[in-house]
Amino acid sequence: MTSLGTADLQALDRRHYIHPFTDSRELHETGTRVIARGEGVYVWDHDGRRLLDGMSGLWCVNVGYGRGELIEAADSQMRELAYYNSFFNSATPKAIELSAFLAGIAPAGLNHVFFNNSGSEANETAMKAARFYWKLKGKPSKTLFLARDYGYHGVTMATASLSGLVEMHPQAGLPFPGLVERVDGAYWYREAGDLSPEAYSEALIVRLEQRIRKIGPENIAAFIGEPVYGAGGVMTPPPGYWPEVRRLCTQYDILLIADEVVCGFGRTGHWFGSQCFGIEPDIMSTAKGLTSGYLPMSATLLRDELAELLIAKGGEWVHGFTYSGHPVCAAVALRNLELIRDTGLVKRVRDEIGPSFQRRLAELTAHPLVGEARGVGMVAALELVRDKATRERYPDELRIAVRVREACFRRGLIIRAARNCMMMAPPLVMSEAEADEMVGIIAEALDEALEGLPESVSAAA
Ligand code: PXG
Repeated sequence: MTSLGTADLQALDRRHYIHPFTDSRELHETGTRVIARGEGVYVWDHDGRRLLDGMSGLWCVNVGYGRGELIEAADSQMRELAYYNSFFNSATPKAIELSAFLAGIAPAGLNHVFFNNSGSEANETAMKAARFYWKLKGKPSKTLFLARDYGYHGVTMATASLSGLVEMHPQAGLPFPGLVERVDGAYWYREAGDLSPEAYSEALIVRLEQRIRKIGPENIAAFIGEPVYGAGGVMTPPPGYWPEVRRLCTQYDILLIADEVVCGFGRTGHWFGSQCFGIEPDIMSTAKGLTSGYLPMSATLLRDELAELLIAKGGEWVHGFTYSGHPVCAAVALRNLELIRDTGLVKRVRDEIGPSFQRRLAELTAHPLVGEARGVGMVAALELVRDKATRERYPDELRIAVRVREACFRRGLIIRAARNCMMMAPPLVMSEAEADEMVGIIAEALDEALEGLPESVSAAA
């Protein structure tokens, strides 16, 4: 461990370090939280304080911290061959094995893999593959991407354009013109009015078809969506939604891209969210849980028909990153996936810890602040409301979700706050006792946040 104290590190950080998605001025006042160690579902800060990590880092540490198997995989691969590339007719053994492993667990027909370093890059590759495919098919006008409100697809110029969290756009003058058409999100609790989930689902599909006809299917390359939303608020899809999106995509000759960056690798109790919700994607973007966050790596999976056309007619695909298929990342990813398979983690999330975690959270809907508990497997959100009957929210300036998040943190739990939602994605290895600890802390934090509200705005429920 570094010999610098926390205050020294914070001072250096303040002077030199620009953080992602951070208001630096605010950070400089409070001081950076320095996280120094991890084991299982816990991390420790630089002063030795233990925190239960209810977010798996950033939705990625699926197998938990400190796994010797992954450390050994990285160590031995680095000793054998620290780097070689996959350009110019080359590849390394683990990357080849990993591509075959991924094809084996992916939905049927997705047998071709392109490696990248991040979720953003996985989606960039998906976009370029889709446009290239339509060119080769003799339909070069199919260039637009349909992307949903509340979606998070990355931060590059193109993938931030796809993202439907609109605060990501103005600083960079996005979205890019000619790239994206925004379509409805699927957010039953907030946007369905009086409709049942089934009727809402049908209404979304009717509206989507109208949009497709208006834009013109001859202009549309692909539809992109997360099987379950992540950063946008963990909204689960209303019943029948995804099979109907698939039907429209097929009918109008539009590719379907499943952004599995959060949903992949057991998070939903299936290897992929697509399998959980009956999605048959043409392209699948994966990252995060691919290596359980131990190293940066992502993979874009292509349906056979698409890949075979690229192979047969595309010539050189002029695309790729220095670290595409990096051997150390690939070795760690492969070991990570073997570990998930060999410990039955996906089934455990589906049949045991997932349902019991969701059940515990559902009990929190008895709390005056909690309007809805939603999720699947080990990803979930609580929607906070002022009035359960009308679903009225607290005014934004009260930052109710931030109050709950900070109250959790004071009790040693990390969860995410966005808008009026508390979001959670704990490591899939979480024990029943740890889930009890987590939900117990959230219950106390909800009480504290409620009691801390000014008299004039307390809950109406
Ligand atoms: N797709 C999805 C669904 C994601 O959640 C990305 C793509 C981009 O991945 P990279 O590796 O380029 O970051 C993501 C990333 C948050 C938060 O606010 C979420 C993400 C990243 C950082 C913060 O919870 N998701």
